Amino acid sequence: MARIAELKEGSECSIAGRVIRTFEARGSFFATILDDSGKIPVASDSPFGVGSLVNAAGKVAKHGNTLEFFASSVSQMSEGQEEFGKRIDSLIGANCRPVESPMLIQDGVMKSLYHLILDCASRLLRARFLERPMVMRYHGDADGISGALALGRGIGSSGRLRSFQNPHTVYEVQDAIRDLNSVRSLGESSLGGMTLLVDSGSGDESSDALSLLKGAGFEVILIDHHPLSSAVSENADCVLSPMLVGATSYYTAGLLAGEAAKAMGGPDPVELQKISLAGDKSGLVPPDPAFGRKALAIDYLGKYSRFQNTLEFYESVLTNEKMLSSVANQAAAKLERAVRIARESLKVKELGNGFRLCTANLQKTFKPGEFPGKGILCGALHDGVSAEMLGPVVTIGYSGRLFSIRANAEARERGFDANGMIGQIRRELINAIESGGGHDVAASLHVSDGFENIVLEEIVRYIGSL
Ligand SMILES: [Mn+2]
Repeated sequence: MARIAELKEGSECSIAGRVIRTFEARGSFFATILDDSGKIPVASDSPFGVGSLVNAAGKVAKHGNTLEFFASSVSQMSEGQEEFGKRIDSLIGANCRPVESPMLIQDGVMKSLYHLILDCASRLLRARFLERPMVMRYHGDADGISGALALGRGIGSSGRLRSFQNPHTVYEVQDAIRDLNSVRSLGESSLGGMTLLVDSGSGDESSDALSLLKGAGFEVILIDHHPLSSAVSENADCVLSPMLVGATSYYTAGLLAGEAAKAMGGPDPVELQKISLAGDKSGLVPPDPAFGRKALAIDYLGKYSRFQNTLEFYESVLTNEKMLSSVANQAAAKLERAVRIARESLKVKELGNGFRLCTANLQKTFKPGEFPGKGILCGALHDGVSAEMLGPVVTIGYSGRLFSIRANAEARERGFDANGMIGQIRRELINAIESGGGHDVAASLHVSDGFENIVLEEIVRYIGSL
C-alpha cells in the first residue's frame, strides 16, 4: 500500500484512507482521501461514501501543480480499520494544533478566555483541514468587519469559506435557512458544515436560527461580545465571549476573533484588532485617532456594501492609503454635519443625583440605510456633548420610535447599564419595547407605537434612581 504523502506522478499503485469529502460532476465521482501521511483528490467511476475507510487502486497524475489519483477500483476497507482510523485521527490532530503566542491584551479576562480561543482555533483548523464548508456571518460595522477580516485571513484561501455581512446583530431564521441552503447547493457530501457568527448572534432573538443549524448537524462557533442568552450558548459548540467570565463588552468581537485567527497561525491581526477596539469605543486601550479614522472608514463602507465578497473589497481598501483616506474624509464630513444638525435639538436635563441626560432628535439627519447610522451618530453626539460636561452623562438620540443610547465611563461607574435598564423597562412595561439591547454603555431600542414618551419617562426614572 502506497502512502499518500509519498505518491509520485505516473505511478500505478493502491492507496487506503478515509473519504473526507465527495461530489459528483460530469458523471464522475470525486473525493478527497486522507491517510496517516496526507491527502489527495481522487476521481472514480463509482461513488464514495463520505467518512468511510476505502482502498483505491489506480494511477497518479499531475493536474496543474497538484497530484490527483485516478482510481480504477474503489472498495470498502475490511480489516484493521480501527487501528488505521486511529492513525488518521492522530494526523488530523497533529495538523490542527493551535499556535500559542502572546495576546494583544494580556489581562485576567483574556487569560481566562484563552482556552476558548485555542478551542475555537483548533475547530477552525480541523474544519479547514477536513475541507468542510464554512459560512461566516458578521455584523457590518467596524468591529464585526475587522473580526471577519482577521478570521478570513486566518482561514486563508485553502479554507472553503463563504461570508455574508449582516446589517444588525441578530442571526435570523431566514439567515440560517439561507446558510443551510448555500452549503446544500454546493452539491457535495462533507463531514459537516460550520457556521461562524461574528459580532452577532448572542441574543435571545437568534436562538431559533441557531437551533436550526444544530438540528442540521452544523458546528456553530460564536464570537461575540453582546449579552449572551443561555438558549444561544446551548446551541453553539464553541462560544467566545467576555460575558462568559462576567467581563464587559469592551472585549470586542474583533479583538477575540483576532486572537483566534492568530492561534490558527494566520498573519498578525493587530491592526484589525485595534480598528475593532476603536470602532466599538472600547475602554481597554486609550483612544487612537489613527485607528479611529480607519474604523470610521470601515463603518462607512459597511453601511453601503450590499454585495457578495465584501471582505475582499475591504481588504483592497485597507491596503490602499489614498482610498482609505478619501473614504475616511467623506465619512468624517458627513458625521460632523449630522452631529451639528442633531445638536440644534439637544436638551440637557440635570437630575438630582448628578446625572445629566441629554436628548436629541435625530429625525432630520438619520436616514435608514445611510451613513451615519443612528448608533454612530448618537455616539459621536454623545462624545462631543459629554466631553464638555463633568460627571455621569447619558445621551439619547431618537428618531420616531428608534432610540439610541450612549453613556460615559462615569455613568457606568455609577451603575448605569443600558442593557439592564432595557430589561427592567421590558419587565415593568410589557409591550412598551418591540426590540432592543446592546452593551452597558451603548444600546438601541425600538419602542412600540405610542410609548415614546412613557419609555423616555421610565429612562429618566431609572437613571434618577442610580
Ligand atoms: Mn461589536
